[in-house]
Amino acid sequence: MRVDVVSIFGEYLAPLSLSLIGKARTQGLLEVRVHDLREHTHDRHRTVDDTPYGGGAGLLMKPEPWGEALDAVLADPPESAGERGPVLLVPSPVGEVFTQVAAVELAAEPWLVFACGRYEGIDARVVEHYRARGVRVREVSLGDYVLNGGEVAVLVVVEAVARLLPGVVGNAASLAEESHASEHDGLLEHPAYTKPATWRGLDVPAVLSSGDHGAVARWRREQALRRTARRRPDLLARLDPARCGAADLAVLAEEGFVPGAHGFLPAAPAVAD
Ligand code: JFE
Repeated sequence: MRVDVVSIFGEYLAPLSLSLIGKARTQGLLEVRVHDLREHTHDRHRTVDDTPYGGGAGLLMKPEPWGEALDAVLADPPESAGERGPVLLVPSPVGEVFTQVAAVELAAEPWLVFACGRYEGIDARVVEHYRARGVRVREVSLGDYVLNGGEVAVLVVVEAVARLLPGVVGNAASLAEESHASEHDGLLEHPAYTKPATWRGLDVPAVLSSGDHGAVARWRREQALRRTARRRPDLLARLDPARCGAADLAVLAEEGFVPGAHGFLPAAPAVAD
């Protein structure tokens, strides 16, 4: 996979040389190219920002350097890109929330191009222009909080995508088993323990040392359901009641959830009459 990143803070992308991502690059599984937006300015001050039409505090990124920079990146496709061209990813607090589903989709692409905004973001015509040219553009958010720019989002997206590429993470089974994988119905993972059996007075739950694989599986399922109910009730709303046995229903009822038309919903509180 080829990844191009356009930014005014290329140094922010230095962690892409470390650990598993760095190894994937030296192994030739991933190629990352970082480009300086300011190389596509023409004034003495290498200006990339300007004031917003309509007024308001803060500055925006001007469209012209972005047009030149992205045109130059798009003019140099990797061999592997074929007919489809790149996906242009634009981190933004108003984008679609980046999820494991999106990571899996992007891991199937040969070429990702990231446009990292700063200030209050990029003039909206840049996204409009590349969409009109037929480029697949995705504005992506990491979540409902405001960062100072797109670079940290690039680190997150590239890490989530690259670890799905064949050969990047050693154990294929460990990928399939993770939280947010469909095998787990979209439930949070159960808690996990390693040695020692007792640490600072805290014991590993006895069932995990029982050797009873059925009991271990049932305990883990119960823990996953309870955790999800308490921490992420929004995920329970998407859990298919048809995939839940009587034991699951009993656990969820204890946690205050009942099957609804699609997923599980908070049980209506009993009201005195
Ligand atoms: C940029 C900024 C105020 C943008 C209306 C470029 N999940 C997520 N949070 N924040 C971002 C992503 C993000 C991504 C790119 C960014 C924030 N900013 C800062 C400040 C309003 C903004 O957009 C600039």
